[in-house]
Amino acid sequence: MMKDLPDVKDLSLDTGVQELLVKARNEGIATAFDRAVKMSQCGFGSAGVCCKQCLEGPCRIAPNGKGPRAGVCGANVDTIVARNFLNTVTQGTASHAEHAREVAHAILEAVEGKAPYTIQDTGKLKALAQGLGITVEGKGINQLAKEVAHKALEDFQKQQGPLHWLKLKGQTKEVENWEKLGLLPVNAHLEVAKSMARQVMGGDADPANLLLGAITMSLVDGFAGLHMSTDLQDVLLGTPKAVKAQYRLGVIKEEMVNISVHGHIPLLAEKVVEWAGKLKEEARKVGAEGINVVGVCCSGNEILMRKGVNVATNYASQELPIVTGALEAMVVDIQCIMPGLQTVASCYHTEIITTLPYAKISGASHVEFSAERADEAAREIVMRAVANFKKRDPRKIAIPNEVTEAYAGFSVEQIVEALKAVNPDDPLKPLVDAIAGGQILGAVAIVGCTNPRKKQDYDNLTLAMELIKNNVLVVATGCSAHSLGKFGLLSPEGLKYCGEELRSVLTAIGQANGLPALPPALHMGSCVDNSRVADLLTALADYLGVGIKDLPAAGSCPETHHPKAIAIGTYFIANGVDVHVGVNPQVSGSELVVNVLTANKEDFPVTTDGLFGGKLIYEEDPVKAAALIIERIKQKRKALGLN
Ligand code: XCC
Ligand code: SF4
Repeated sequence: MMKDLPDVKDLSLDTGVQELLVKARNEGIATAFDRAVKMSQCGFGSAGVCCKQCLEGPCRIAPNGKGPRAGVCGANVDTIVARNFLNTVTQGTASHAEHAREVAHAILEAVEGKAPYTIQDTGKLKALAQGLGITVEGKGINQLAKEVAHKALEDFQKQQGPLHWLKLKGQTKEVENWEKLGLLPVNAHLEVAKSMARQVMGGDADPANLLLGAITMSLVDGFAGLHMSTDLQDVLLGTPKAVKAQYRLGVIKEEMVNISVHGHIPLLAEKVVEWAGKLKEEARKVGAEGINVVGVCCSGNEILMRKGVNVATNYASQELPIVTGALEAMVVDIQCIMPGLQTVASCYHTEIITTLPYAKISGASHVEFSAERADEAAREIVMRAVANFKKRDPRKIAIPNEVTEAYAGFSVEQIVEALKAVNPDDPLKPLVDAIAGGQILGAVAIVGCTNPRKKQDYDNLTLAMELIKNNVLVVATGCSAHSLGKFGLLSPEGLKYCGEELRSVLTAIGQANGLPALPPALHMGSCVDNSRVADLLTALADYLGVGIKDLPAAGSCPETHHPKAIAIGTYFIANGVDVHVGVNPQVSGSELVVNVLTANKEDFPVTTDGLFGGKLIYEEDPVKAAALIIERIKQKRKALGLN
């Protein structure tokens, strides 16, 4: 049976992952990579033409033109595909909105003395309060934080007017356009509920209207999900500054109690790091040298950005830290947690610990985490890991030894700080000048995931290499940032892959800051931190007096898998940014939907490009994708009068 499986070299670029895949196979353990090979993909689902919105179905419209052209209720293929697309965007949005709401609630608990966190960035808090129209003078920090948290929570309950968080960001040009089109969201819960209501059998049947619904949903994702999460996390936990850390499975240490944190909401991950520090002595009592916390996925990104914690691995290979045989616990919260983790863990001493009442895995341990119980829960989690150290089977331990150095922590504040060393009075000027002068051709955010169906890290890395070679500035978030980190693009070492002009700009900025150079790709954080990318684009657009849609910028998720990535991508399209995806977005069954999203037909009356200035680019080959992105960047430069 093992003979049918592909060579591990074709599954991941990461040699540590390859080693552990071989180990897992030898031990008879299936991982996501091997499950992906065995799972065939349904042709109907792949084209987005399968409808399950009621029990008259499932109904499916064959993409080859044969068979019925409408479901039992009469819904045609355009309606079905558009509705499925809206469903995907809604799933992603609900995830991010819940994330933001949890953080807003935690702030409230913290300032009321019920949860053990203290406000870390008072400057950002004041700026937020001001932006939200709260009077700042004469108020203490806790009072201000309370009012900001209330404003945030109003974005989940108010019945009129656009989201507060949407007004907070300025963006007058974009907001005006969204308002004109009647797309402004009112509150996150209302919009998610409305979206579910319009998707259900007998709801909205107009494909164009459903796609506009997806735009509104994506604005919820962007403002009440991404922006709100990042803004409030920075207030509560601190705004990231440049940090240096290590990537790859080699960050797991044989002599230590190893705990990996995996998931998304940093409230938990931060506390685990804190308690791992406090309980070092307990680890010594069981014969370990200390406690080593390592990151996986976006929880990993959050504690990397704020605390410089090392990162073990990204999404597709999340089961493999367990296969080292040296992981005492993997603690998870929500999103991107493979249920398969527990199956793999049951072959080792690793304890999978779930923490949220609405995200459990059967067979795993559960330690309930909430902001109020943060200390107790984190202490218990760390103590469980310590107790597991003695249960290791020494014959099963094999830790790949490579690590790669990387820099992260590039919040917009940190980027501006770095630019101030070049021009203290007008920090954006050096960047804008480099873009105008063509030393920087444009900017691309490489975001999103890895996907067990694609050779891990390969597309993320190849696309980034192509772009920097052509003097395109790259910023990165999410699991794709891990891909770039593992292969040196988050370190000045990676400058050798840059075009000469980009290299000289990054070197000059780096040297003004006492560094050899800035890395060729700037790590801006987790997936919710795509808000930072939007903030940076907004700042550049404001500086130039243009709309975001006019900037020579794009987004790309070459190896995505998650509905959240589709929600984020739609949000950037709504902002006028082209978004490339390297994985089938499952809309090909409807020509109409494809035409609207990709603007691939010259005279098609309604496209996202026409309405907002951004479109979807679907291309699986990363080299071709880079060429398409660059071509569009050049068009946008030309329209700005640049060459
Ligand atoms: Fe999940 Fe955020 Fe994707 Fe990674 S990048 S696989 S969504 S952890 Ni967000
Ligand atoms: Fe079929 Fe219509 Fe029901 Fe969908 S909503 S399953 S197309 S009958």
